[in-house]
Amino acid sequence: KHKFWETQPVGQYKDVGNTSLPEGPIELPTPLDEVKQEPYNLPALYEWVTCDIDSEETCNEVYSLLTNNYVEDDENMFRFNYSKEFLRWALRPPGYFKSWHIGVRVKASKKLVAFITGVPAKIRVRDEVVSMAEINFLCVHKKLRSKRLAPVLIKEVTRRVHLENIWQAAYTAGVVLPTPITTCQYWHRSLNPKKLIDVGFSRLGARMTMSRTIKLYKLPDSTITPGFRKMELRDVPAVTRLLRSYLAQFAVAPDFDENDVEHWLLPEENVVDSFLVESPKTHEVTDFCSFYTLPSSILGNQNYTMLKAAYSYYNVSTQTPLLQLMNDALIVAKQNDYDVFNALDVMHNESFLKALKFGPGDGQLHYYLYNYRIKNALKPSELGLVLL
Ligand code: MYA
Ligand code: JJ1
Repeated sequence: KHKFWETQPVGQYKDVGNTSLPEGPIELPTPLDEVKQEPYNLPALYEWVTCDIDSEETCNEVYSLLTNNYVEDDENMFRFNYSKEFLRWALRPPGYFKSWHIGVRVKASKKLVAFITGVPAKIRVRDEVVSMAEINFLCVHKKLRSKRLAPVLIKEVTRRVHLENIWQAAYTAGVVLPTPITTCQYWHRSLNPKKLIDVGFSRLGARMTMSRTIKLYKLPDSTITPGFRKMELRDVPAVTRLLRSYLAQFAVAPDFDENDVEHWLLPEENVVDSFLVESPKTHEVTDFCSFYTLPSSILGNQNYTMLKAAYSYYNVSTQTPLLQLMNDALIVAKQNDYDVFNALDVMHNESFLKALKFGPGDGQLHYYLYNYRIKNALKPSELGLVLL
């Protein structure tokens, strides 16, 4: 059934529930000189390129490939529209490898028709911190689908990751593959219900009018928590300590150092936003919340072209109840003109979703590890990892 995935070192369906298989790497690393030195073969009309995402021209080409061909919802009404600034941020974390930003071009025209990326990350799985690649932005142009190009892209990124002596990876997908470590549900909190309904993102509930719906989702004009403010560069050490101690409780979570926190969590306009609570008394950083900006193109609507969505990222509460912290996150998202605030049921998110009027979406997100076996699937609440 999965002609490609059956050949890969991933948890296989036949092994689900086999408790005699140990947790950890499925295959051992091979000596680096035994890693294939040449790229995999592509169909004759195409060629491999390493994408220089610093180049304005290349970044524009990647942006338009993804804008026109990346992930859509199941009814093809919306398509993710990652911004160029976002792509640069997502692809250049501390220690990134340019060789992991891989494109496929048509030889004759040089048109970019496929893409896949990796970035390095330290991911803790239970008690082990593992060097991994986070794989994202796998995309094949709509006109080249179902030609088995995706397995070639995956094998090529795997080869280039191996050349850096890294043997594990983490990735997410909307499709079911062998085999998820967990399956998460998307939840959505309307901030601009009228627009969401107009574009078909949500529907008027039973026995609801537009004006009752608008009232239901109303939020205060300003945040409630004393000491709630935007994160700044000087907060990196305190936020790193807070986040590290919080993430320690999850079975799978990133192992962030200060450089990672500066990159992944320091606010960058229209890319990532982070807020914290600084105790007015002790000036300690006690709580933290963050979200990233990922708009979606609205396909074929007369009145609107773009949906502005915030995605919950990492949140930590020690003094402020998580419910109140996330309500403040909703308030700042509303102030900044987001239409919807999205979250997965990971970490402690279940504790605020229903109370803050999030509703379940029609999408799920499956999480996977490459070459690392987990004995039993996790609950979403045991997962401390958010991929972009
Ligand atoms: S997830 C986002 C994926 N992108 C999209 O959904 C965008 C829109 N769709 C497309 O561009 C294409 O449909 C794609 C497939 C490119 C997805 N992950 O070429 P094909 C398997 C993994 O004929 P196409 C993200 O970016 C499929 O099961 N495998 O199909 C994370 C089948 O294999 P098998 C997938 O539709 C990516 C084979 O591909 C996915 O033309 C993580 C068919 O190939 C998917 N999302 O192209 C990648 N979709 O027969 C894995 C389909 O066995 C990383 N397939 O079922 C693994 C770790 C690598 C590094 C390891 C380092 C150590
Ligand atoms: O956004 C998603 N669904 C929306 C829109 C559905 C449009 C019709 N299919 C949705 N809306 C309901 C909102 C409503 C608001 C009031 C309260 C009740 C709920 O459900 C879904 C997620 O739910 N998104 C997708 O399907 C996009 C793809 C998701 C898989 C992502 C793959 C990730 C790539 C890996 O890097």
